[in-house]
Amino acid sequence: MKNAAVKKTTALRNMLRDPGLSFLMEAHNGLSAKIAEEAGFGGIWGSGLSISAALGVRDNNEASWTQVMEVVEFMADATTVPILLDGDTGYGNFNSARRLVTKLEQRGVAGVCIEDKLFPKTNSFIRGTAQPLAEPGEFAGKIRAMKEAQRDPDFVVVARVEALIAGHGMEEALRRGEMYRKAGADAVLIHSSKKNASEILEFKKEWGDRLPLVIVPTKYYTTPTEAFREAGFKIVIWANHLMRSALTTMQATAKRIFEDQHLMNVEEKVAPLAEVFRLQGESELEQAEKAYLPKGGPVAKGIVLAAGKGHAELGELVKDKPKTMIPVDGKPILGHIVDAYRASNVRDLVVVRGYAKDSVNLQNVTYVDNDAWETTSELASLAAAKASLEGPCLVSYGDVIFRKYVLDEMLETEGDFVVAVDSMTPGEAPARRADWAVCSEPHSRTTILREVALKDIVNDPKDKGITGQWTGLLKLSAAGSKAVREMIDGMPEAERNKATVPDLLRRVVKSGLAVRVVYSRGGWLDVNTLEDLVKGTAFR
Ligand code: SPV
Ligand code: MG
Repeated sequence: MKNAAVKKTTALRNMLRDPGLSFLMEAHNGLSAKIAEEAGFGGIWGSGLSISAALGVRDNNEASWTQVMEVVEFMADATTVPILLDGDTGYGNFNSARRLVTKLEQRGVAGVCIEDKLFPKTNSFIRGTAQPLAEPGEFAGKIRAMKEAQRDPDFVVVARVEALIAGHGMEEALRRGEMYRKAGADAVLIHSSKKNASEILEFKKEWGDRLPLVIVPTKYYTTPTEAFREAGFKIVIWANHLMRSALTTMQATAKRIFEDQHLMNVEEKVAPLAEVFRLQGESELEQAEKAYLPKGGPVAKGIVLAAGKGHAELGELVKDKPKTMIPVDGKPILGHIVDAYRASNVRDLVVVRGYAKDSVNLQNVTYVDNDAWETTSELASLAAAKASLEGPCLVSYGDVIFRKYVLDEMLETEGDFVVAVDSMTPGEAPARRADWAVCSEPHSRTTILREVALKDIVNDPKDKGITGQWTGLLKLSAAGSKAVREMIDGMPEAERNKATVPDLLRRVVKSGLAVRVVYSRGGWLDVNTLEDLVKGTAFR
């Protein structure tokens, strides 16, 4: 039955065709359907009672048919075995019922059972004898319309006879069953609310083998299943027992936790989370992620050096907060930096604070402090974040805003040390202090084809060989991070306290390690002056 090559409709039809007795287990959502299948059931009963109860409404068509459809679609998606939906009365006349068939076929439901009562129906076990039945001719027309609407010849329509429930007697039950058979039903569900199986056994005897018979022994549960098998019934439906067992357990658990105000008495009685994840198919997603997500190494961390106060020119703006917290366009500079990193999927962010550190308070970043910010420099701040200098890292300053594409390009470039260099040279740039980069070749249309190396970082714009300006962005591979950690550790403290990141880069170059250059033109802003702040607004 579980053979994936067999269509669900065919699997359900096989239950009606095959010799012997088959079983359908009730389910009312994706999880319970999966549990029923895992237990071994070859098919599922989409119970109207259980689905409505799980939705917190009565079994009186209070849930609309499209709401039921949504539930049954989750059930069908979660399972490989066929589902026979309890379609109540078909939710209206023949027209509603045939549309129901079409929609169920589209959603992978293998069959539907409709009962000969009136819309809106009531559960058969609530005032059963008081319930009006459908006029059997009208109901037979409904069955015919449903059979003619189905596209898949194996889709199953079960006609449910309620005459015994409603107290109309055996003869009427048999008459109705025969009319529905003639209308094209694939099986008859003969329902009974008696505490013993006498009614359904008598019906079977009179009925013979005209059509397969389906029964629901909710009330006559003490009858041995062997008796149903011997009598020649085709399908037994265990109609509501997963919903009822869940209900009992949920009531007990809720009561326990409410009274205890802790979880210790229930933890071992409830399913472990691992079981929940297993049923949800978590491991398949893990495999799929391996198969479909881009490979590549681990995403880099971002380390933002933001301990300094900022230039004197900023005056009042940095009276009680560092430059990194000055708003540009209504958001602190650091906020723009964090957003740019996150946009490039760099989510693990470490910010080194110093001056007015309590004012540096953005959420969801890790803070480390360089409390000696006044007497130390950049490398001391980087040393404060040493524990995070592991694996691939991006290092930048708390006053430099980047566009996402600059970060993305850095992340895509391989190398133990990679720096972002703006190709603007001193001749083109307004006079200002900058970290001028001397690279192995200037930026051109073809540099992208070659690996350009950093040779030096200088501060005198008149120095020879300047090909651009270091933007303040450095990427380290895992090996690069390790080398930087070792350099920090190996430096005499006095030297480390004075050193800047350019000092570190010069040291790296001198030691013969390659520092790779990624050229850009714009796409970043170093906020040093009030004028830069105004530009920052434009930059956004
Ligand atoms: C259901 O499970 O919703 C049924 C069976 O229709 S019964 O509750 O026995 O009527
Ligand atoms: Mg029902």
